[in-house]
Amino acid sequence: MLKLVTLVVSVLVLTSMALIACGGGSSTSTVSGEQSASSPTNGDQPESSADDLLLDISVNGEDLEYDKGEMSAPAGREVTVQFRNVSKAQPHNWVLVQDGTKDEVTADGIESGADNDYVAPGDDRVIAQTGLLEGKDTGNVTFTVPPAGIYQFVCTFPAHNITMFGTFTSTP
Ligand SMILES: [Cu+2]
Repeated sequence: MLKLVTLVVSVLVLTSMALIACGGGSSTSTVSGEQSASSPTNGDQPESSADDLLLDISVNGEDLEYDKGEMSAPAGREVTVQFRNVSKAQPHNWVLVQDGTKDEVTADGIESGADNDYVAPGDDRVIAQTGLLEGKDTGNVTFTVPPAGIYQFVCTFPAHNITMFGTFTSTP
């Protein structure tokens, strides 16, 4: 029994000696300071099955513009658009509309007011829309891509439609 204890002790001593030796020799530069916050996901990640097509879109900081001017997807395909409003304070939405109607849809949306997220209820020029997203919010909308052709997407928050829009192409 005593022998066993001695063995254990000597193993421990040897181990700590080895550790000390290691510690002294290697001067690993530990990055001090805060660890960059591992981006907390606000907003749900959409469930993506193999058939799902996920399109990402965001905004350019506090500028009133999307981070891309063009999007496309195959006609008839079910698609999820994930809109990340990464601005700090600007409310935005993403609304897919018939080509050439972004300004009229916005005008009618403004009349419908914030309660309707600046989209007139039942507007048949509107194909899909996220809700109005506050800064740092993410919204998803899943829809079937309309028949092949050109469409527009736009933010219908008052006055944003002037600079915040793009072309959505439905491919055959
Ligand atoms: Cu906007």
